[in-house]
Amino acid sequence: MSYEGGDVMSIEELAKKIDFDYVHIRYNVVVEGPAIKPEDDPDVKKILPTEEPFRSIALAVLKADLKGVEEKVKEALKKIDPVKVIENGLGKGMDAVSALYAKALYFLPDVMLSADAMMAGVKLCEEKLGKATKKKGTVVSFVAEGDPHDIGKNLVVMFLRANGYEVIDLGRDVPNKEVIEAIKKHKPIMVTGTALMTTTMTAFPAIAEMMKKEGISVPVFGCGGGAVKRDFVESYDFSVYGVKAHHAPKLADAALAGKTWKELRYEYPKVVGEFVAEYADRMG
Ligand code: B12
Repeated sequence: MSYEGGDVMSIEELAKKIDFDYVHIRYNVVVEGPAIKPEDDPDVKKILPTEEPFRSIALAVLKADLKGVEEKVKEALKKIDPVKVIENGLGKGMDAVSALYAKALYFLPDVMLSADAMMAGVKLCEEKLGKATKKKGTVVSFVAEGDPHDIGKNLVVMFLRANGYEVIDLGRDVPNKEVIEAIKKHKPIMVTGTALMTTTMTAFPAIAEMMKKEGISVPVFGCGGGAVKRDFVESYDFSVYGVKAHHAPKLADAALAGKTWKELRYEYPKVVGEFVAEYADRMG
């Protein structure tokens, strides 16, 4: 549509010239036509659970409805295991947020609000899980240098603490040197690292190299986070690819029982006690 400078066009004239097939519709701004609800997006539809109360919980995360998340999670926890509430409800909501963010239909503020809503639900699950009093051993957890994404790491820490581990939580964007210092100081049974960005995941092999140079080691260096895949994690020493946060205490238990990182790479599904698609070739 061209507009010649100086001409003033009436709304009616303008409307006649608009090709409605090319008018963009965003979720939060209806330019023309009806707004599409986030839950009606085809990718989101594939992710959202159909079963209640998981669906309502996931929807509340998707819509960043913090109060709604709290109410629904409180209700769900009366009869459902907190791990299931996180994995099948809160986690799915965040997966749906990720899908819309990847398509540039959600923006950083949307993601941050949904992340806060999810963490409010996780906090309630954490209270329900309780914290075991007797400590089984020490684990050091961190998010890779330069990486601000700490939701997955927080879940890992929560599950480890609930299962009786003392966790030294180094936080996010942790310099590699700090991880090495913490290993020397606390002599953990396991270290967990999380990386969500391709630019930050290289911290893991760098840390493994630093350990070798310093002549130190850890029984298991569990590495996870959206950026990494099994192949990458298995390209350096001490490491085991961690798929789900609730697998972390199972890996730590196995390390306490004397399993090595080399054994854990091949026994992962057996150790965590469930089907893990990422290890489908090592199920037997
Ligand atoms: C939430 C989010 C944010 C939030 C983070 C809030 C927070 N406190 O974490 C905010 C809004 C701050 C953010 C910011 C940015 N983000 Co962001 N973000 C996301 C998003 C949508 C979801 C990530 C998430 O939390 N997932 C859920 C958690 C639970 O998953 P997880 O950490 O992987 O953990 C699971 C497993 O991996 C496992 N796990 C993890 N660690 C371990 C360890 C062990 C031992 C085990 C067993 C298991 C395990 O447990 C969990 C499941 O149970 C992703 C999109 C996506 N598809 O992932 C983008 C994404 C990660 N972000 C991205 C980017 C680029 C950014 C920004 C740089 C954007 C920008 N241009 O400014 C900024 C960072 C700015 C900075 N300071 O550097 C990119 C990274 C691209 C890449 N491959 O490098 C992604 C992939 C989006 C995209 N498709 O482009 N982001």
